[in-house]
Amino acid sequence: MSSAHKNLSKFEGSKIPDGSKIRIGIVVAEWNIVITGALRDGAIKTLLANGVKKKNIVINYVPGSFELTLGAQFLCEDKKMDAVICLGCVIQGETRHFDFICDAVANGITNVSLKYNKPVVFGVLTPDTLKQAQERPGGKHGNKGDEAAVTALKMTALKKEIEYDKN
Ligand code: DLZ
Repeated sequence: MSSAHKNLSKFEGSKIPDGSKIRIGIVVAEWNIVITGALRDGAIKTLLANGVKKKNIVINYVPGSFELTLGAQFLCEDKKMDAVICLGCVIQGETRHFDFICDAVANGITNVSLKYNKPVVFGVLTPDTLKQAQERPGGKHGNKGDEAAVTALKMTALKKEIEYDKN
């Protein structure tokens, strides 16, 4: 994995925007729930720490990563939803149709995002082994759920800034 030697959760990019006025959906794949549950908890913690109200975080579960796309679409149908975070974990060594699932979910999430003009964040781990997966939601490489939450906050703020400038 490209981030094998980095803790990307410590990446210092631009300031994280305030989330007190936004509504965020999280779709969690139940496959590898020990991993995806930890990603979910990291995402929630980061959203709350940056002002998002608990009542404005909507969490839905889908059976596996393949279903994240449709789960995201259901949430995007809500006009008040600003962004959706998709969390999954597909382990290459244990998943014979790894490429099919990863391609489908990556393309699916992109399509939903463009169709609804809303940020839909790809928080899907694609490690080679379970051990690598365990290092990502809170292990030595940080929590990828945190990073997904930061991405949702930044992209939502960017959209609002551009819409504000247009009006
Ligand atoms: C079937 C399957 C397999 C083998 N592996 C994974 C996995 O590692 N991670 C994951 O999120 N989902 C997996 N799935 C389930 C599929 O994503 C999907 O739920 C089923 O194929 C039903 O459409």
